[in-house]
Amino acid sequence: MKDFIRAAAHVKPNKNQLRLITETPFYAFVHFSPNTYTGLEWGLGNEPCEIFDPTELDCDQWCEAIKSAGMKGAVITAKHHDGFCLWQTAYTEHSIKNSPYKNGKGDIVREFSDACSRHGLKFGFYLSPWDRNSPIYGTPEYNDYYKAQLTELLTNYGEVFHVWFDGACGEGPNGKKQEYDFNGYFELIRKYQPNATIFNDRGMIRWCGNEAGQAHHAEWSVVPSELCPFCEVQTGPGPFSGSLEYMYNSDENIGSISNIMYSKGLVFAPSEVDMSIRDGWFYHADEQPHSLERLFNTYLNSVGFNTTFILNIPPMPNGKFDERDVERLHELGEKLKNEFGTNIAENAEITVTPYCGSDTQTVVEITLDGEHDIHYIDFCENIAEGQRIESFIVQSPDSDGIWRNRAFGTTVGARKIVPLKDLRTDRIRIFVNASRDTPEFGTFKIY
Ligand code: FUL
Repeated sequence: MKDFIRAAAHVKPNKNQLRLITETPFYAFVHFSPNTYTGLEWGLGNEPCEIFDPTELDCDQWCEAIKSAGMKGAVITAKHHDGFCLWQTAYTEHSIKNSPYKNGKGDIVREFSDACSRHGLKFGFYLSPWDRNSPIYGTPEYNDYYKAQLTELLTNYGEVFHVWFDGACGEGPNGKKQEYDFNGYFELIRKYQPNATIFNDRGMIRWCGNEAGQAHHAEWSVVPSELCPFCEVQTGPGPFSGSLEYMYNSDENIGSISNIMYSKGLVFAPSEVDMSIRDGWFYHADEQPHSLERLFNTYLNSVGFNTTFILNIPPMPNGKFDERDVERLHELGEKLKNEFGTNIAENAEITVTPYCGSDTQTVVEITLDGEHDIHYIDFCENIAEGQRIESFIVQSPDSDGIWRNRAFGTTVGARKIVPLKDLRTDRIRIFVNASRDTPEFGTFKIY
């Protein structure tokens, strides 16, 4: 059992996963389709192309707003469930070429990818496997059609950082469901965009299990292969290996020791929190953007909780972001800069000592250059080598010199931000009281 737990502590990200979680953990989603004009969230697939008419489309405005929030990339819905394509595809008539936009000559994937590169944002796309328009949906030929479209997007728009595969699988126009050839789809990405990360509910970047911006109580990137069958299995079976087929992302304890013991083998699959700035994924005039507080808390609960965060902003029918959303994104960016602007632990003395000679319990003591008001401690594991920490306690001394507990936490992983209240001190400790192997840390920051 001990050997299996140690093996779990050494399951590692591949280079694409590592790049996403450490360099680009916060990025945008843009949902734009005929739904923007009908008010639906799931288009029926029979919407006339003529309704798609963004007369003031402004991808530069989108990119500026996305950047102002501190996001580093953006993913556009090249095709949503209604099957309408935002680019000049050769494989269907249900596309922008039959819309009034630029007299059918427009290509919004092109305009958006060009704007992303002008603004220094990474570009990605979403291509819905579920297609309520395609007459061949539900047949093996549909997988060829889907792959042909995927190839167009992977080969004509420059570097792609993230490809988003929706797991939704409903009926097509003929009432049939499709068996998706995800392995075949992923093969094309590895061929044409070997540096791209792949999101799928069971993929290499996996779904967090809800659309409300909430990570799990403990967020493990090391999970049973039963949950993520597309990832490389990096360990042997757990000591009680049996059947975990029931497991899904919405379960609370996916990565806990008690669960992984039953696995046939473990994989590295970090989770992504997906949420829209408004209630809907598509624009609805009667909705408001969420409060700054909600967005900031979601950031703490995602980027600050060992997941990435994809935040959706829906363009309006005229093709621009709503000014209220633009303002909220700007406020979020300012808040992130203000809260995490000055690291007061820059010149701190930091010691890391095993607790009572233990190799899996550790005390990190941080001595600052004087007393400071402390609002956050922000630290990480050396995630390139795996995820190990199960739980920790943040402590600081009272005026009597006795160390008191200030906050408790579970997993750490790629980044953990711990908010602290009413704390003024010159010394702080992170006591790691349970870890799957000797913890290896990355940086320690204090704000
Ligand atoms: C879901 C879809 O059904 C929603 O419309 C949206 O695109 C969301 C991001 O994923 O599965």
